[in-house]
Amino acid sequence: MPQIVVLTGAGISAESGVPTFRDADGLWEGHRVEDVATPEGFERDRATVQRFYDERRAALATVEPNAAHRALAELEETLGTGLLVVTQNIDDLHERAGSRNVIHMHGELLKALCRSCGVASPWSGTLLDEPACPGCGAHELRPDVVWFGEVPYEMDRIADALSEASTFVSIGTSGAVYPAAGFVQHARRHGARTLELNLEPSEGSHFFHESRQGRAGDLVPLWAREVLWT
Ligand code: BV8
Repeated sequence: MPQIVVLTGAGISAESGVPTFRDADGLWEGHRVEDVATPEGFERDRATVQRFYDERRAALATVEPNAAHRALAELEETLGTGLLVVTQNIDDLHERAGSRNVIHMHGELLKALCRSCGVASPWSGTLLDEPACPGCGAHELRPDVVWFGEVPYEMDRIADALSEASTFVSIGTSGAVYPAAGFVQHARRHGARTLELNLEPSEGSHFFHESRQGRAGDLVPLWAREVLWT
């Protein structure tokens, strides 16, 4: 079981040029969360939601992993399955940096979920044009993304890892969205040492044994070196 569990949020991808949700120029600009990140919003106006995710999927081709993603991938080269990355992000920057032990608890931009057969298929194209599901042929594809009010992926596997972790590190997340924001308390209750690396104190900073402020591109490589030398 992983000894170190790392939770990442939009802040780890910020230096790669992926907008975060809550900064001034956040992703939700021009869109209310209820309109683009809820099942109800999708039912009300599918085209707007499909277009919102099509634009974000296309933008992935214009961004690269940064030093923080790379530091976690290098750490995994040494720790192997002793390191698990649970990400709230739907981009593929952890994988492109070389991380393999990654759980996308809020889904992935590069997958499409069929509302007819329930199969999630790799998807780099658009969904606005209502393409056919590669599995069953139905024209019922949606982004394979967990919206508000939907159950995140792999919660059991994440809970088990948090119960076993000796260290829990939260990187680049505001601690505003549950259940991810509650992971620090779960890990701490089971004896883990908890560390927050974030540009500013998050809403849950007080739950951490230690909280360091700074850019992920600076703090994560430093922290990874500490882990390797202790
Ligand atoms: C659930 C995918 C039940 C979409 C996302 C009423 C009805 C239903 C549910 C609820 C309700 N009230 C509350 C809830 C629960 C709800 C919730 O938490 N709401 C909040 C608003 C109160 N949660 C849910 O609905 C979840 N599901 O509860 O199901 C359940 C629960 C447990 C077990 C079984 C069943 C589903 C939530 C998932 C929603 N989908 N994403 C998409 O991406 O388009 S959430 C989305 O927003 C992200 O994935 C992420 O999780 C969240 C944004 O958070 P962050 O990643 O933290 O980003 P943010 O911009 O907020 O912060 C960035 C941070 O980085 C900042 O602090 C900044 O300072 C820092 N930073 C910036 N630059 C840098 C940096 N740090 C370091 N370096 C830098 N360079």
